Amino acid sequence: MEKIKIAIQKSGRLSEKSIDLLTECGIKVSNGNRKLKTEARNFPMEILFLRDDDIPQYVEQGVADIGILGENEVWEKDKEVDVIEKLGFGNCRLSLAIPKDEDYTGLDYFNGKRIATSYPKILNKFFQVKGIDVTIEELGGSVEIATGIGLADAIFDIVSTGSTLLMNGLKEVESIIRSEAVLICNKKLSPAKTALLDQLLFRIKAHKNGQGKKYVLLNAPNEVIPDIVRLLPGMRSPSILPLADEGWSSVHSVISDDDFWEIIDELKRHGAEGILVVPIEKMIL
Ligand code: PRT
Ligand code: ZN
Repeated sequence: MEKIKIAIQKSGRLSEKSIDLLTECGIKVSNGNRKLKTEARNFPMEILFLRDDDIPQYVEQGVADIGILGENEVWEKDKEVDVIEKLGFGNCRLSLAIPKDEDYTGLDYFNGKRIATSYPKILNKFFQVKGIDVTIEELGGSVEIATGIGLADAIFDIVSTGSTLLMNGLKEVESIIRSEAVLICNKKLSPAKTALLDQLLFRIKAHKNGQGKKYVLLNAPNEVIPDIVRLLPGMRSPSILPLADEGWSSVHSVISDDDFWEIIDELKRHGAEGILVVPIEKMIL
């Protein structure tokens, strides 16, 4: 039987989360001895552990069929691959930062400046579109020290909390683009591999749909059910089941984490009792 080959980061910020995602999709992967590749135990899948920088090229060439990596790397490497799904982890932004005591006057500030980055392609495109002339110093890593050692006037790098910038006496002045981990695929997958990819995508989506949501069960007197239903939109509409207790019903629905507490308070105010909130593991729409 044909196997689908997935490339994930060998070690780094996305490695564990990539394996966690496969696990959430019911695919058992052991990475005990950090080999170059391994096979899933219960899904026709081979897992290749690579540096994230190399994943776009391997997927373009078909050495791997699909891959998980930061979208920033996909843009930078600019290979012929399709981005098929955002995965909701590894969120960050690519930003321009300058020494904190500098006066920032807007993008024109960068005219004639030297900017250090590991993302020269993305940065070059950005300034070309803006018509601003900069010199790009490409660095493999530790970009944040470039201004301190006099290599550059500014840096363009990945930021998540901003503490690295702060520690290096820099301030973020422009956030250029947001990135997160994505699933990419080769442009010419065989029908058998496409079917496996569809199966994987179905599971990923079910997992993503459940994230940030809670399943709520509650009891309420029948006369307040219409008010409660208005508060609980649910996937289609809430399920309402009669309780053994005459005049009472049980209501089941799904609510998002964002308005969770607000809705719970309202539900109580309208007479809901015995409210049970359960995390959702998977949701198939
Ligand atoms: O060895 P390999 O080449 O595979 O790994 P790598 O060193 O190139 O990548 P890695 O593991 O550092 O990051 C992999 C991916 O994680 C990146 O391509 C991004 O898509 C994503 N990601 C998310 C981040 C961050 N958040 C992040 N904060 N990648 C790097 N950082 C670094 C950033 O470079 C800076 O040094 O963290 C620092 C900033 O963090 P804060 O929190 O201080 O702002
Ligand atoms: Zn890398």
